[in-house]
Amino acid sequence: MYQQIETIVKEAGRIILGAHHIERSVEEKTSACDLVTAYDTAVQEYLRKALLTAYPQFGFYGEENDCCETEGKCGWFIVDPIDGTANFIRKLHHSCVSIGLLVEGKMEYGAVYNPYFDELFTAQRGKGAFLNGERIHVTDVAMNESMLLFGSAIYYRETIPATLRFVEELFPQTLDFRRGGSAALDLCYVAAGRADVYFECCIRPWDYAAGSLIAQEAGAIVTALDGSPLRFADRCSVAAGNPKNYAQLIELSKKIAAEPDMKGRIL
Ligand code: LIP
Repeated sequence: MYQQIETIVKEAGRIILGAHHIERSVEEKTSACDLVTAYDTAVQEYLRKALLTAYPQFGFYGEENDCCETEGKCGWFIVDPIDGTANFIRKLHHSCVSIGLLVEGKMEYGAVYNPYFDELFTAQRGKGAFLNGERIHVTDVAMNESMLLFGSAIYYRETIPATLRFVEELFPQTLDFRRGGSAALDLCYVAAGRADVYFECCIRPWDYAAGSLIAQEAGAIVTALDGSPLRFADRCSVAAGNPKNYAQLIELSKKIAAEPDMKGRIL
């Protein structure tokens, strides 16, 4: 039923690969570090038309231009046309197209496509996670053998002290850490065993909708940082780990959240 989404997401990837003079189309959204390009908008418009033509029973909720067409629908696509926009602008080649399908409040399908590496991560609820059609699974290493990924958004300045507390505590307890700039790819890398644990204190549904299902279907435990279920209607924190390291991440999160001046810094 979802094969058409794979075709659509790869076409979106081709738009990204064909981008040129990106720097000429950059605009500020909420601040100088919250950016959008003409390609974000063009990819989103392509995805909106293609997905709603192929699946008219669903709605659409996209990152750009407050695009929300969900009224009266039992399900909708939650879409980030280019996750890792800053990476895209700087030609870091670590960006992706993220399409999640939420049906009756549950993630049903996710597709994350990195066109630079031609890597398509997919998952359908209850049917496992795949990278280019090959099954993927999380690692089973403990926190002290884990590669940590995390995200942070400068435009959520209130989260910076909490993010730095997590890194201060986790860095000495793990093998090393990376800050990639795309939550969707971070979650897919945990799913594929390229890393082992991921957190972000405040992020938006389109960044994690698809990646959260792919990680869960690969064996990860994915929740908000307080251990509650992920929310898909508004911003949320994200914690993703394997069965060996997840509990330690949540325990640390509760410790940090209880510290003075941390109120409101972890969503
Ligand atoms: C990005 C997220 C990333 C976060 C960045 C940014 P965008 O999404 O995927 O995890 O740390 O600050 O928000 O804005 O590139 O679509």
